[in-house]
Amino acid sequence: MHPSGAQLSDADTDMNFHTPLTIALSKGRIFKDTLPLLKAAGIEPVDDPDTTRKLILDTNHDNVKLVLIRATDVPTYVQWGAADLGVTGKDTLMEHGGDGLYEPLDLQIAKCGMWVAGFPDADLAARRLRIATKYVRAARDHFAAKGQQVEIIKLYGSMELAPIVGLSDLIVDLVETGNTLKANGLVTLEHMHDISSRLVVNKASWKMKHATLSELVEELRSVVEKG
Ligand code: PRT
Ligand code: MG
Repeated sequence: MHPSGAQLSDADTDMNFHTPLTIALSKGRIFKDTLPLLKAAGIEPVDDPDTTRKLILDTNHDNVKLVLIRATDVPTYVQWGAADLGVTGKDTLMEHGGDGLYEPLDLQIAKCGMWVAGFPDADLAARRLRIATKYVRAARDHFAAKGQQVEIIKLYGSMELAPIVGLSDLIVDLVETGNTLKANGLVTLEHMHDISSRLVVNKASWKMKHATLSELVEELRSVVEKG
């Protein structure tokens, strides 16, 4: 038994966390897929993440804490060193820009695609298309690369609604099964990026806590490679 009372699992590795580590995670899709990876690397939350209202979770290692934050805030916490490392979608990372972050590992979880979508008869070559999206930077880069001038309308959710109410001609959004588009009479029109979640590490932490962090990254890499 660990002093905290947490049961150590068979999957526990030999990693000793002599250095304090703070790991930023978001609740939702990423969290659910990240917990088994952390467990395989020997890190388990002490409190039940499904029921606790705490924002900072203790783990079976006194030195390792998990902070639970909004998905879009993960790169910011890690950039500023409020967390040493974190897990974030490539979509979120592209919008953030990646300043101050290393991206050492594709965790191959929470996979989906970033697509241009709209009505089946949408004219992708029309002039001055209006694109509604949460992913302003990715959308701007995509159409700029095609030499197409578009107007980007920033939204924070429910992008699928925009073409229906005439707010935009097209949307840029994430698509997993396609069910959300279909339910709203929309289709995928153009693939932009394959998306998965990435491990991101604060650049200063990477230098100052290198032994611990590189060992953890390699541990996670072997877990991911085993599938
Ligand atoms: O909390 P906040 O709103 O800031 O963040 P969030 O909504 O981005 O969090 P969350 O947990 O929903 O998503 C976190 C990450 O999961 C995203 O950044 C992606 O990297 C990844 N991911 C994987 C997805 C999807 N698949 C996905 N399908 N994120 C969102 N979706 C949405 C999509 O936007 C659309 O509304 O699901 C809908 C489409 O799904 P299908 O299956 O109907 O095609
Ligand atoms: Mg959400």
